[in-house]
Amino acid sequence: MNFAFNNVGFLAALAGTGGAAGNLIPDMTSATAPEGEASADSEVSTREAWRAMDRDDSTVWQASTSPPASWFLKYEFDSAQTAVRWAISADQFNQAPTDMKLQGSNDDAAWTDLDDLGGLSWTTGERKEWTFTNSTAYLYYRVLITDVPISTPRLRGFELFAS
Ligand SMILES: [Ca+2]
Repeated sequence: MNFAFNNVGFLAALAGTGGAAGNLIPDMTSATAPEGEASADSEVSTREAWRAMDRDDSTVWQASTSPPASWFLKYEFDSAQTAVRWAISADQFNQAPTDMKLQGSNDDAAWTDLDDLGGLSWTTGERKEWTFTNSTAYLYYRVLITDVPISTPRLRGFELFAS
């Protein structure tokens, strides 16, 4: 028995692949499990929206709609959450968003801009996070992507945090 060694492994698992501890979005195993719903306006077969919310850097969401277009990746909570920080993990550097917004909604129709980023550049596999000012609990959060360097958006991870 080596509990110290095992604890190190456990902590490394929490902080390592798939993002940071405290993610409000649960570790998704399908579009609707364990709860809520992950979706996108388009997705490639086997690269579904929920694979950006499965805390696994070896899986990706990839949009299937060709440019020129915008694309979104969305999560619906079972109960409204007040997020103030978010993170995106890129896959291929040139399929990561250069321009995107984080938006919140409580009816899946009217969206409030929570963050608006432009001119981003990425390295393959890079994770970036940003904070924003928000005191409203939203049921829906989405990443609205308006530009990627080539092809369509392809992301390893999308995370939301309450602090
Ligand atoms: Ca993933």
